[in-house]
Amino acid sequence: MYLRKIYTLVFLRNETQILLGLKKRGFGLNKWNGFGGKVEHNESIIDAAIRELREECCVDVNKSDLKNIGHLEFTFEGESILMDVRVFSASVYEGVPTETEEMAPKWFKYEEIPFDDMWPDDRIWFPYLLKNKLFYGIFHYKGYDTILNYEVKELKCM
Ligand code: 6U4
Ligand code: NA
Ligand code: NA
Repeated sequence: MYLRKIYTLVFLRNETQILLGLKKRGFGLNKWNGFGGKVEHNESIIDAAIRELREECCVDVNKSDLKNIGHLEFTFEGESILMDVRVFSASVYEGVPTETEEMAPKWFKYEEIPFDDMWPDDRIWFPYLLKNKLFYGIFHYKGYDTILNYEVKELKCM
């Protein structure tokens, strides 16, 4: 039995670029990723996604402009935690992405995504995101660098 913890992960996108943030502290330090974090008690997943985006890069997004595009589950050899990550995409938002204590935001062209400096799983599921396909993935890690096994598939609906 795993102890499931729910997290959000939000990507801002336009026609040619995706916004990533360089994580400045804590889990995923020095990796580029979307914006997000733990869903709090008595908070909906979508509200957490909006809050984390605002806290981490000072951008506001409306509920109706956040699209749930993916669902990722991570387990770790010898650990009972299951990280349940809900992935969202938005192309309409307010504000200018601004560096905070947690993240340094930067736009990347779709051909220039820095996979070498991201979570190893990202290069496996990003192709779905880039083709606008809904996806589900489960990854079992040894430590935080090695994927022991995984499964990714396209979903017809979330
Ligand atoms: P603090 O620092 O306590 O405010 P919080 O922002 O609540 O933390 P954090 O930053 O630890 O949570 O959340 C982890 C973030 O990293 C979430 O957005 C989910 C994301 N994430 C975790 N594992 C991932 C992985 N293997 N691949 C990936 N994103 C991952 O692409
Ligand atoms: Na976070
Ligand atoms: Na956070």
